Amino acid sequence: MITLCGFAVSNYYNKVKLVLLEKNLAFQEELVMTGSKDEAVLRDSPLAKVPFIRTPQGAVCESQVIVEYLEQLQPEPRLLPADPFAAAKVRELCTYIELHLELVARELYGAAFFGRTVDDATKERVRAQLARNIPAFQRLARFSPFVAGETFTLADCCAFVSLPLVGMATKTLLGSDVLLEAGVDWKGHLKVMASRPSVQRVEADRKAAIAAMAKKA
Ligand SMILES: N[C@@H](CCC(=O)N[C@@H](CS)C(=O)NCC(=O)O)C(=O)O
Repeated sequence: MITLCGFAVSNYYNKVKLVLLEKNLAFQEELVMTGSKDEAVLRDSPLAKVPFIRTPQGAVCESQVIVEYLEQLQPEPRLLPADPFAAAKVRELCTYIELHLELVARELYGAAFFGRTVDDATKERVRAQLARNIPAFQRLARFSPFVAGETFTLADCCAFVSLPLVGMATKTLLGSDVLLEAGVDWKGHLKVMASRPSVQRVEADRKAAIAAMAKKA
């Protein structure tokens, strides 16, 4: 059986969990926090990032690598089109979301969600990069109603866990939700996603984990 390691507040963890649930794959969860010095964790995720998975053959880290592995392991239901070009277009969207939106806005997350501070130069750099990257993403994304078109794909899994964070972080620190402002209706996409049992489970677990963290703090 697959073991998903990480914690339910992590967006990348939830992307993998969503795919496991969508594909009806049996899995168990193991709580692993970031920055572990545990040799068993470093062997499986050398940068001590989460998520990573343990399989009977060994461990795999990096969420996009993991979901691609799951797609090959359990092709149905398909989260990547069978046609190679169409599949490449979905992968392109995943990369745009994670590399050009999420990773850029991530510089604000410490201040937006964890009470840290961020300097004005960083805020302005993030604002400028997103101002360039969001219109580029809009040239590729369809949202009709799914990110890549009429079918639910891996791009929706990426969007579901990342776009709300980009929106909320920029609203808090840059004064406006730069996605909504540009016309990327991530809230509408969330509504489309909300009817899926996989999404309901991920959201319930995420909220429970946030409540547990707050209680501990
Ligand atoms: N590219 C990695 C990113 C994973 C990642 O950054 N996870 C966060 C938690 S949401 C983390 O482990 N942060 C700690 C760190 O960057 O050292 C993936 O897709 O799995």
